[in-house]
Amino acid sequence: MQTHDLEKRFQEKIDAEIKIEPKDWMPDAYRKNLIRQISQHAHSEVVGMLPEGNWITRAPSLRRKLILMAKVQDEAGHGLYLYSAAETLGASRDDLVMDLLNGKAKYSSIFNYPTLTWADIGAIGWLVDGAAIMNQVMLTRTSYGPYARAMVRICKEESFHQRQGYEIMLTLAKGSPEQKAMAQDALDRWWWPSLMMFGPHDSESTHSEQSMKWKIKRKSNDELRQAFVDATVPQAELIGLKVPDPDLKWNEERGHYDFGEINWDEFWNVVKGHGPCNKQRLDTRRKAWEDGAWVREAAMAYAEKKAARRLQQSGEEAA
Ligand code: FAQ
Repeated sequence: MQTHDLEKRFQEKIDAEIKIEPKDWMPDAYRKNLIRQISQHAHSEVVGMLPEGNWITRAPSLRRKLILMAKVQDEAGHGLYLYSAAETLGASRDDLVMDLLNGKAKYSSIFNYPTLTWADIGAIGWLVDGAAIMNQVMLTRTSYGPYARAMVRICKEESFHQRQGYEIMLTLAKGSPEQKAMAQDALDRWWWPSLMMFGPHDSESTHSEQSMKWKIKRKSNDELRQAFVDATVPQAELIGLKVPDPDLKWNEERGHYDFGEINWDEFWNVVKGHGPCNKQRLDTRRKAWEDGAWVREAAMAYAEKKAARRLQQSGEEAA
């Protein structure tokens, strides 16, 4: 069959909502775009463990410590499902990790900001996981089967994370004036970076048009950002916190909040590696990769030995 016919049949499948599976024919550009998005998503989950991991030893109670440890472990699990989904497209995990460590692959801008107080852990759960779910619910219906199925489980866990973060913020907002101020300060620092998570405006987005045609993405960056603002502003009001945006206003006619312009220079600066914690995050991941070399070697040696023994046993049985 000619490439043109294959492409036509592929698009018909997408339009008919039939999932694309690993062994199906797919255009090279579809495969490449998915490896890019899924691996960057995996890197985000893994690097995303670092800002919160920073507070495990300083959580204010045993209960909070247990919850935070479980959450950080969930993020590691999300990274693993996603690397596995990328591997079904023919990518090698070692190559993907190398792309992260040498700065070729991106990860979410949000994880390049520091966690300065305990309230930041609340703000991350509430806002960062909240933004992640807003973006990722649509990915449970993405056109590539393994990615869609991984996202179902991830979204269930993310929604628990969002609630635990909001509960931390609620507790602080109801606490002493100092605690409430700490919650407000965290909201002030995390609000704008959370809005940046959705990516550039649709008019500036490189991949959106094609990704939406292929139903990798089902909603645009700006649509999702608006939905996040609409859902989150009432949550802030409910706990008596103020969103740090003088231009934020309910627009009766549109049925949405109007909000101020994002500082795109800051966004691109962080994406290009010059945010407050980019260097620290990559150095930490690089050290973890190097320190883990012996574990990978041992696991490979064990797997090889087991395979050799199985081969020997099957040879003995045949004889
Ligand atoms: N940061 O053409 P578009 C989480 C890049 S997981 C850095 O619009 P696209 C869980 C983009 O890659 C958070 N780079 O791109 C958690 C592209 O560059 P490239 C991550 C960004 O792919 C919570 C260029 O800009 N979620 O939080 C960002 O169509 C708490 C042009 O952009 C996902 O990865 C950014 N914010 O749309 C963990 C979800 N935005 O690749 C721990 C899956 C854009 O050509 C604690 N990904 N860029 O070099 C997606 O839905 C999409 O990839 C978007 C971007 C929406 C992120």
